[in-house]
Formats: sequence, C-alpha cells, structure tokens
Amino acid sequence: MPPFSETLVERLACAERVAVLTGAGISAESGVPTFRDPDGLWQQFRPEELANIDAFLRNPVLVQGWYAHRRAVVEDVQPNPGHDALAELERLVPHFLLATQNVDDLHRRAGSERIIELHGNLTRSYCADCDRPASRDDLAAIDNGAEARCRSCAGLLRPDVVWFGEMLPDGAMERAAEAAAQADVFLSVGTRAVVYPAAGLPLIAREAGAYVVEVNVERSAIASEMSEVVLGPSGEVLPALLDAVRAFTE
Ligand code: BV8
Repeated sequence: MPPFSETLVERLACAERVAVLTGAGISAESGVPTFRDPDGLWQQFRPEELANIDAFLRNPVLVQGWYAHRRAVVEDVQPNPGHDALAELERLVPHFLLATQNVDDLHRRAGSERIIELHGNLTRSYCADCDRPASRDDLAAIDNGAEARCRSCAGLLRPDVVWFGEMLPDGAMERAAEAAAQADVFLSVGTRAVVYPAAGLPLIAREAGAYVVEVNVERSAIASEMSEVVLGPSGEVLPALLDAVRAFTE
C-alpha cells in the first residue's frame, strides 16, 4: 500500500504546472545532516551563533571553518533517489520549478535544471567587502585555522549563502511565489517549514487552489494546511510516486 493517494498520482500525471519546495530533509538520506533534527548541524551550535553576519564578523575563523566542514561533507556525498526523482519529474511536467532552501548543490548534481536557490549555495564563496568571487585556493587558509581573505582587497571571504536577517537573492522569492501561485500541484519536501519567507510558498500555492502535498518523516509546522501529508523518507516516497505516475500515464 503506497503512502500516498490515487488522487495525488492522478493530479501529478495530469498536471501542467508543478512547483516544489525542498528543505534539508531531502538531503538527509545522502548523509548531509539536517539543521534541527537530533543529529542536526545546529545541535552543537545554534543558528544565531553561526548563520548570521554578526557571528561571522565576530568570529570569522569559526564561521569560515563551519562552512569549510559543510563543503567537505557535501563534496563527499551523492544525490539520493529523492533528488533523482525530482529531476525526472521536471522532465515529465510541461512547467516545473524547484525552489530549494538547501545550499548543498545536490539538486543540480542530480540533473535538476529549473532550480531557484532561495538560500544560496555553499560551494560558492565571495569577498564580503568587494564581492569578488573566491577560488578554492583563496579558501585554503581556513584549513590552517586562519582567516581566509580576499586577494584583491583583503576583505573577509564568506559563503554565498543567505544568513538570517539577510535578504534572499534578487527576484528569487518573487519567481518562486509566482510558480507556487500557478501550480496545479505543489510538493513541500523535507522541510520543517519554520524559516520564512520560504515556508510561505506552500501556503501561497494552497491559497491559489493548488493540490499541496507534504512529504516528510514527521508532520511539519504547516502540515494541517496541506491537501495531503505523505509520511515517509523522501528518498523512498518520491521514486515510488514517480513510478506510480509513470504507470498511470502508460
Ligand atoms: C529574511 C542558509 C528579510 C545558511 C538558511 C528576526 C530578525 C530577522 C529575521 C527574522 C526575524 N524573525 C524571523 C525572521 C525571518 C527569518 C526566519 O524565518 N527566522 C525563523 C528561524 C524564525 N528569516 C530570515 O532571516 C530570512 N531573510 O527574512 O529577510 C528580513 C531581513 C531582515 C529583517 C527581517 C526580515 C533568511 C532565512 C535564510 C536563513 N538561511 N540557510 C546555511 O545553510 O548555513 S536557513 C536553513 O534553514 C537552511 O536553508 C534550511 O534549509 C532552512 C530550513 O530548515 P529545513 O530545511 O526545514 O531543515 P530542518 O532541519 O529544520 O528540518 C528538516 C526537515 O526534514 C524536518 O521536518 C525533518 O522531519 C525532515 N526530514 C528529515 N529526514 C527526512 C525528512 N523529510 C523527508 N525525508 C527524510 N529522509
């Protein structure tokens, strides 16, 4: 018995427009720690201590070191069948958009193309003063426990991610909100839905009449607003859902 309804299969199979929001949960089965789960990234630290500009300026070595560690984790892992299923869904649906809160680059590596990186991408870094993009070599000082600084202006190098209190990339939320408002089906996958404005996307889709589905191993903060909650690991649920959609359309 699949954990999702025939309705969902039918709606996805017939959908012209599908929008998806993903969070850290979709990368959990790749071995990337989530943020707020018991073994999450922020158990040893709190978001306030690391993912904000003040913490970075107060202790650049700690924050640069944390992102260097996360880059190493991400470079070491592979996309999982959940990422792969969303890349396949993009190829099946006429109008598809994937908005991710994740900064781990795994959707792109899985072959997804129509991606909005709402919170940036930690595989890119730049100078906090002159915006010059930083190369891997520029970041090498971090491995020696030193501050990584810009080769042009000696400013501190930072990851290309959106920290708390920072604006999302120009136009990112607008494009994602437009796709949510036009979606026939909206999937919210692997997110606790506590970080805004990203967590507002499923609600925009619901308001506009989409069939909104949550895929998670536990109910999120907005589960009660969903048309359907599918409980299960996205690396198993999403491939099974794609199999059912393919079988429906054959
Ligand atoms: C903004 C990048 C305008 C960095 C991240 C006071 C002052 C300033 C701002 C605010 C404020 N109060 C509120 C705000 C807004 C704030 C916010 O929402 N705060 C919350 C915490 C209350 N938002 C912002 O600041 C945003 N900017 O609003 O700008 C502004 C500006 C100034 C002043 C006011 C407004 C910017 C937010 C972006 C922060 N950056 N990441 C980095 O990664 O280091 S957020 C971070 O959280 C990640 O992006 C992550 O993706 C995201 C959300 O977390 P989740 O993805 O949901 O992950 P989590 O671990 O929580 O949950 C995992 C889920 O997966 C769970 O549900 C679990 O059950 C599930 N799961 C686990 N395994 C599986 C699974 N599901 C399926 N399968 C599995 N196998």
